[in-house]
Amino acid sequence: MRTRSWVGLAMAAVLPISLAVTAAPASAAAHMAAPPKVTIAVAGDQATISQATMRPGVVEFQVGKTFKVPGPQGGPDTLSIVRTDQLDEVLAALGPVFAEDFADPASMAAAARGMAAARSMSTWYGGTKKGGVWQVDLPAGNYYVIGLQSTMMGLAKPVAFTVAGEPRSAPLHATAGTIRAISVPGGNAFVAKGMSHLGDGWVKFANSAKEVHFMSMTGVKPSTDAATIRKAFQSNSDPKWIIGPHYDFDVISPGVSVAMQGPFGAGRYLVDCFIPSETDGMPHALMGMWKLVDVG
Ligand SMILES: [Cu+2]
Repeated sequence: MRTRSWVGLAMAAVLPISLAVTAAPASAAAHMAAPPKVTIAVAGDQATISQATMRPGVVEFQVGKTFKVPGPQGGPDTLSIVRTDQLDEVLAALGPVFAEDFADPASMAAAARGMAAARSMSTWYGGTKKGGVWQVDLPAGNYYVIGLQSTMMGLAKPVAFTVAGEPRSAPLHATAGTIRAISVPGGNAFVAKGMSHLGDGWVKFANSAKEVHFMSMTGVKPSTDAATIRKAFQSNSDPKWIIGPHYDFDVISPGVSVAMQGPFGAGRYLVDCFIPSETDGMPHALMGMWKLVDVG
């Protein structure tokens, strides 16, 4: 099975896009008010954000137009949210990750070190493609909206924004279903609960593990079982059991939870994460970070 770059992500055109922009509630008394809606998009080679400052608390991001990555592995880039005071150093650390050669142990070791270094200098709050909507609780700090793959290729510029001031206390959108990344002996894993009855379609993605993780959901034939997946990860054959749709959500750091807006189509999905391990650069999925989940 082809391994995807950690930004080869798509919550692909399944979510309706809204360009409505709403300011944060002005009154501190509106403590249960809905979170402010902030639109992130691109204009030319520049990422954009609809408001350059916001108060700490839950924010709802809506993704507009995104960068287009050229080349055979190209396509629409993800727009993601990262908090860091050292963006240049983070991007430098990720260099060996984007250049990783899975046939070269030295390259894999360099990618593993890059992942650990980048994690220590930054906190990632998720991201997705055009039309995607998610909510996340942002603490005070200095942030960027970044199309990571485009930026790593020197084709795009991130935009800075600031979270400061009196915190708001709006909760994350309620979710019936949760997909959680956890640490297990020897690696990482996904656990899922409540995914068979999603209600209004929002899903929580939480990172309770020690490394960063993304979450990819690929629709598979109902007959697909664990043996099918194990076999596929050990071969390069084209998996006939993939039927779609495909939803992706970009990396979140340890301790971060997001609520993703659906709807997510009913059916069986392979949930996986191909982030290189901080131990040896091996994609997490090939070390067991995958799960078959039935969505209803
Ligand atoms: Cu992972």
